[in-house]
Amino acid sequence: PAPRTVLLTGAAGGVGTLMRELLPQYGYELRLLDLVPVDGAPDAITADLADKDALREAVRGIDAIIHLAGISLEAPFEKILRANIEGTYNLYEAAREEGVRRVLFASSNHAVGFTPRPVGDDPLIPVSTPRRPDTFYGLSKGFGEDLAQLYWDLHGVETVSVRIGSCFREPTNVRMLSIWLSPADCARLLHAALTAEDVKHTVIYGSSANTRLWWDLSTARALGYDPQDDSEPYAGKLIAEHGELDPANPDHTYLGGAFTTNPPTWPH
Ligand code: NAI
Ligand code: 15L
Repeated sequence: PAPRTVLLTGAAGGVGTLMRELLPQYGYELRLLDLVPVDGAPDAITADLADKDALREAVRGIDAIIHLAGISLEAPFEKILRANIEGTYNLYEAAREEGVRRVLFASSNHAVGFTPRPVGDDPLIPVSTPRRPDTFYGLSKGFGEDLAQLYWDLHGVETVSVRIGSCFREPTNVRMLSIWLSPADCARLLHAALTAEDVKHTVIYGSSANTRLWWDLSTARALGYDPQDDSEPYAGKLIAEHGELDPANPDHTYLGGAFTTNPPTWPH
């Protein structure tokens, strides 16, 4: 049967807030969890991914998990270790113990951020490209993908790992023209990943059908994802404002853009 009740971790964050708006129309009942209270959702669970008992209770009786919680930018290794590496492990253990069948894991383009971005006729980057994290943050996403593979092979817990590009209401720089995931396409993608049959552990890139796309969406499309948006209408304004990507700009050179030189850091 298709999943109905879904635990959304990181529900107070940027993507979590967008998905709280958009996923209910697909018929899901969301249970929300975050370290901080979720605006307008008094029933949300306030818990740290370090709290194993809270996680076990949070996943009890649900059909699937969308795992967004964690540090979403660069941070000292010890913080990444606790929130993203141990935290994701704790969640998978809870899922295994409670028999949850499927997890959607919010991986990131920064797991492969040091991959040169395609230029000219270069082929689109496949999901099989070797991992080249650009930060401890990106490294933790590679860990999450491997953990997902292990939990499928060893325990039969399914995962779709989504290497999200940039999921915001609008693209705000020229790099994002290539990797933008519109909120509506994000909801379409998560719905496809929740309902596709037999996903085992599947890695996909998460973006809209952008004209300037850098990566191969075929593994996402194979799950039934049919993106409807394209960042191109924003191109004129963004290029007028910031200029075309130029070779001296790391946003031009690598998938991970400025994360390879001067990553934005987690504020807390
Ligand atoms: P965000 O930083 O806005 O939200 C993350 C949420 O996780 C926050 O509400 C925070 O309170 C919560 N959190 C942090 N540590 C926690 C812990 N120890 N226990 C429980 N909750 C904790 O990030 P955003 O942009 O919403 O991203 C969501 C997920 O998607 C993250 O895992 C991020 O790495 C990933 N991602 C996002 C991209 C984007 O374009 N927004 C791109 C690639 C990946
Ligand atoms: C990410 O992984 C971050 O979580 C998000 O805030 C953006 O910086 C995004 O990547 C990006 O590469 O634009």
